[in-house]
Amino acid sequence: MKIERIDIIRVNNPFAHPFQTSFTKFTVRDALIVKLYSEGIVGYGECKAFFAPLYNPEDNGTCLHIIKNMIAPAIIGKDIADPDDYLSRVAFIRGNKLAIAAVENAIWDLKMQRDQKSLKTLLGGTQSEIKVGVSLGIEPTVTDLLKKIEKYLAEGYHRTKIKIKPGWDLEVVKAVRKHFPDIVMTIDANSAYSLDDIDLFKAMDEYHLAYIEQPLGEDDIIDHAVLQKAIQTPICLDESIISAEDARKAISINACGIINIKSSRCGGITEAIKIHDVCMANGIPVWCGGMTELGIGRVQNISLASLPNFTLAHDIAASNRYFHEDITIPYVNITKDCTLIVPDEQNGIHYDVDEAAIERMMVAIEV
Ligand code: OSB
Ligand code: MG
Repeated sequence: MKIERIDIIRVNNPFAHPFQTSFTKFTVRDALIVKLYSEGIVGYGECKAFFAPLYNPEDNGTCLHIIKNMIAPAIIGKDIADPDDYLSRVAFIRGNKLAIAAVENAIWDLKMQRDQKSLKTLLGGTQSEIKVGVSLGIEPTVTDLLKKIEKYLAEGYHRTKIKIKPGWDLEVVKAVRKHFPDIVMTIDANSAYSLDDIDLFKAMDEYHLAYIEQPLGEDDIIDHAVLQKAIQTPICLDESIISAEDARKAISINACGIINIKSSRCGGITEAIKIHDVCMANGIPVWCGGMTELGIGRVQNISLASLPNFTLAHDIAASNRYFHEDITIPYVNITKDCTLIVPDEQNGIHYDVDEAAIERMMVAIEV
C-alpha cells in the first residue's frame, strides 16, 4: 500500500455532559483524526490523546508533532505492506505510543478496505456481539450519581463503573451498593491512591466489587502486587499496561487479576492483540478500555473486543453516552439488551466516516 498523503485534522466535540475524573473534568473532546491516502483508498485513524498530558504522558500537541514530523516522513511515498511493516518503520521512536497508534489504526483501516475483509476477520475475532458497561464520572452529590446509575441501568448497561478519588470513595460505594444490591459494580481510581490507603481498599472488599481499577501509581506494578495480596477484590490494571511485556510482568508477580486493554496506549491494535494473548495464556480475563473516543475509535474498539479473551463488559458505550454528535454513519448504537454488534462479513453492519461532521468539528488541519 503506497502511502501518498496524510492529513491530520484536529476536531473539538463538546461532551453532552461534563465527565469528571480524579485527574480532570472533560467538557470538550479534543482529538486528532488521521487520514492516510493510498491507491484510491482513504484509511482513518483516531488519535486518543487528550488536550493535555493529564492521563497519558502524551497529548494532542505532542501527537501532532510526532505524527507530522517523525511518522509522516517515515511512511510518505513508501510501500507499507501491513501494520507490522508500519511498526517496524516507526520503531526508532521511543514512547509516543498514542501517536504511533493513531497511524497504525489508519493502516488497519486501509488494509481492511484493500483486502475487503472486516477488521474482526483480520484480527481473528470470534464474538459477534459484545457486552457494554458504563463508566460514571464523579458527580456533585451521591443523589446525582444514583440518578445517573438508574438511567444507565434502564438502558441495560451490563456493568457500572464509578470513578473515585480521595473524599469520593468508600461512602459513595456504600451508598450505591445499598441502593443497588445486585448490580455488577466496579470502581476506577485512576492512580489517585498509594499503599498508605491500604485500609480503604480492605474495607472495599465488603461491597462485592467485580474489580478495582488502577488504584495506585500509573507506572507501578510492584505496589499493586502488595495491595492485591492484602485484598480479596481483583485489581484491574489500566494505566500500568502499555505492552505485552508489561502484562507478562504484572501477571508474574500477581499484581492484578484482570487487565483493561487500551490499544492506543500500546502503540495500536497489533500490540493490544499480544497483550490479549499473554492474558489468555495466563487465565487473566480482559476488557476493552475507553478513552471517550469518537466513532472511528469506538468502531475499531468493537472489533478488537471480539477476540475470545475479551470476556468482561467494555467501556465502549454508545455514541450518545458522551456526545450529541459523532463522526460515523450510523452512530454507534447499542441493542435492546445493551450489546454492540461486531461489524463483519455476515451481519453487514457498516460504518462510514461522516466527513461533514468532521468538518463541522474541525479546529485545525495539517495536510
Ligand atoms: O480510566 O478508563 C479510564 C476516560 C478517560 C480517561 C481514562 C478513563 C476513562 C473512562 C471512560 O473511564 C472510558 C470511556 O467510556 O470511554
Ligand atoms: Mg481506568
